[in-house]
Amino acid sequence: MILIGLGANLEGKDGLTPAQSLQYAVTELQQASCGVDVIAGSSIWKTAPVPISDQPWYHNAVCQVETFLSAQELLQVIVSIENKAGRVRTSERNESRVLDLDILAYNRDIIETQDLQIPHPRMNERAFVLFPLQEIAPNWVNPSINKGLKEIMVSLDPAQKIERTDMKLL
Ligand code: PH2
Ligand code: MG
Ligand code: MG
Repeated sequence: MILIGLGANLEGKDGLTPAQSLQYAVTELQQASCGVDVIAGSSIWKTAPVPISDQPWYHNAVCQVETFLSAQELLQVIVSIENKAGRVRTSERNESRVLDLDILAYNRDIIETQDLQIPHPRMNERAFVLFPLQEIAPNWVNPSINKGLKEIMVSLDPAQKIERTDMKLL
């Protein structure tokens, strides 16, 4: 199963709201030229910034894709979509952003390179990833720690604020 996490907490290109930027990303991924097929999408969730800060709240979602692209090639596609959505990169970590697309998992592969760590190393602590993921893949097992989603979620810090909205990614 190939999973992508989506997040946004700034107004995007042409005044898109963060939720609309997430949906824009799916539309872009579905373009035939990408070689990616989005086959499932979670609800869109409103989530407090992690770590807690005075940044605006994020909108987050997770989707499942099918593709013949390698993980490295998929990374190039998602970076180009982030850029097209108007993302401006600084050197700061956890900065606010117009659109963030992260490969969470690529089948059961474990990848540790300079620009790609899969499964995403911080996803196990993040309610804003795991709650949307639970909607589309409740039986997913993280191959890097050999733990199922339910077991991983038991250890989540309950202080993370997160609310499901009525909006869907797809
Ligand atoms: N992304 C981050 C850092 N913090 N917090 C929330 N709620 N949602 C995010 O997508 C997010 C974050 C770095 O990618
Ligand atoms: Mg991220
Ligand atoms: Mg990212």
